Amino acid sequence: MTAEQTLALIKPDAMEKKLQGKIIDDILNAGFTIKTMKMLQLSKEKARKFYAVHQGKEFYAPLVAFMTSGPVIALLLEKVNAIEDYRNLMGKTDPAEAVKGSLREKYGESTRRNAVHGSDSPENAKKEIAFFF
Ligand code: IDP
Ligand code: MG
Repeated sequence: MTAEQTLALIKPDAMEKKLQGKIIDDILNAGFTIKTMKMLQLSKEKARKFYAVHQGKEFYAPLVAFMTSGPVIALLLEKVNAIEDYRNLMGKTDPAEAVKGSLREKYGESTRRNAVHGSDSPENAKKEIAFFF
């Protein structure tokens, strides 16, 4: 089985609450290798582009405002079945619906402020990795 790569983000809400150490610890304990990572501040333009698929939805503008409200950490993760496994580790978009023990259940506070991002398909993983690294 060949290793797969995915793109994870620790979002500004989790950074504000100093949860980045706990989240990285959970990611490593779940068997992912961190190939590289960096902390950065997204510009409005970059955030709009990153979430372009959601343009036109009512949550798009507040999402861009949230994602540019403070720094994020981008992580390039590697593991067999990384994309699906990281989506499962993350849990559902709404932390209230996320499975017990998942990152969003443990660290998220609302559907917008849900602590982490993860690529949802091989095509998007490739695009998102290139976007950050
Ligand atoms: P995902 O992050 O679980 O893949 P998406 O539907 O791709 O979820 O939405 C991207 C991000 O937009 C979410 O992680 C969340 O921060 C925000 N978002 C999605 N839906 C809503 C909503 O209904 N209200 C507020 N924010 C939302
Ligand atoms: Mg998504």
